[in-house]
Amino acid sequence: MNKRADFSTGLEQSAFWMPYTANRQFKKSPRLLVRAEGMHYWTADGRQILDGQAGLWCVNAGHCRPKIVAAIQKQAAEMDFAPTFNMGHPIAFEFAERLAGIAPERFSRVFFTNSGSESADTALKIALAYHRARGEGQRIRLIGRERGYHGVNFGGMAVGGIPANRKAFGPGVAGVDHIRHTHDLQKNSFSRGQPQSGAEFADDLERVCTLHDPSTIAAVIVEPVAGSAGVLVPPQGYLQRLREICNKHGILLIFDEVITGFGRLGQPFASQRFGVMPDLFTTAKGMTNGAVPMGAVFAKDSIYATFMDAPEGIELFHGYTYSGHPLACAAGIATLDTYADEGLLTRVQSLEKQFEDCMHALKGSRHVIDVRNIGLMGAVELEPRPGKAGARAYEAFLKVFEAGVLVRWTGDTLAFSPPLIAEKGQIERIFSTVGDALKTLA
Ligand code: PXG
Ligand code: PLP
Repeated sequence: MNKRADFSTGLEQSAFWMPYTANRQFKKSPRLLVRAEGMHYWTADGRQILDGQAGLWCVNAGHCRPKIVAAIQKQAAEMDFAPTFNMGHPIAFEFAERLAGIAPERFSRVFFTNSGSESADTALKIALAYHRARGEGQRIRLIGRERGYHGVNFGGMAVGGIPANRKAFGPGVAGVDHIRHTHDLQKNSFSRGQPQSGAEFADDLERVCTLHDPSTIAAVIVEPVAGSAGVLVPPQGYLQRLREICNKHGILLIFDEVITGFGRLGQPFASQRFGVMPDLFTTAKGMTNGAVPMGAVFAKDSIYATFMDAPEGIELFHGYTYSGHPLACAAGIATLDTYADEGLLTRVQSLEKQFEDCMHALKGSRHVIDVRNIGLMGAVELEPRPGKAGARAYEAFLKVFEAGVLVRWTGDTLAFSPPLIAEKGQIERIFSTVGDALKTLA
């Protein structure tokens, strides 16, 4: 017989196998969110929580925005699902057009997925198939970066560089290698925005090219700003140099913009902020304001054109049942409308300085060994407790939550990515709450 979760007697026997969560610990003392609006959540016991992480880096316009809610409701009643394999529906075409309209010039093609993980795997597959279509089928290697996060599917996991996400899952994908990360606490701690030193870390790609022969490398994938690893901001000149090395060797450059996309850095996409253009970029999260799962890979015209030069027939043997799902497209169009109505894709430009000042005011607080920020994305790194990596930041996260603010805990770092509608007073409250919590931590 089916049974319903009994919240009154606790969740210890719950059927829900929770993602990226210490299940036993959580189920003993759960934190349940039951409602959301604007900048806030409400817990099951009625407390209002200020959302300092935009859900999970995705609710860029704030929660339960009326246009998005209405669009989803209307679409659910009108047409729940329709296939995009050999069939089509107008709003998928409309949404793709709208997305291309905010993308950098010449990124006029959009492939729909359902998540950032699927976007990463899709982009890697497009890169391989692109070279093969051009008669360079020997380009089969994929290069990621240490500390990178590209989701949890096999391709993204393989190019990813966070050890804990890889170690239990075998050898992954053949032909993958990694360049070094860009984190340099000694030289760059407490940098405001892009660190000054470290452009030369990009030269590590030359090492990998020499090792494997560059003509065997299909693509390099990096996050413009590494998110999951604790907001690692690219040193000045680093992305430019990566671009140059890729050009020199005919390697595609993929930016993973799952977090940085849709206004988080004060421009629609990070490539625009940094003035460095990739060949493909991945998105998800803010694309539908988190309201319905969806992702997309944006491709340069020339890449799409290469596929369309092939003999008549299916040009790319790839796609998901739910690529271009009607509910997601409806949510996405309403999301872009909301972003446009409120200027959210560039609003961060007017918030960034205050956000940065509030963050860096934590310099000198107990246990704080680094503060990093760019756009409306930031991290505070704490000195780990000897032999207990992550424990101190986890306690900080709990204390901050008890005080009514939700921030992201990852390793010894607290990460911040408030919705782009945040008011200055709310930003201030996030960091004064963190500051208070740090004072009480052992
Ligand atoms: N690429 C990047 C750059 C991401 O940040 C993914 C791919 C995977 O997306 P999906 O939709 O499959 O989860 C992500 C996701 C965190 C955190 O706080 C980050 C992500 C997801 C959950 C938590 O570090 N990033
Ligand atoms: N597994 C099986 C048995 C399937 O039939 C399908 C799709 O038809 C998939 C996996 C892939 O599912 P999705 O297209 O939702 O990614």
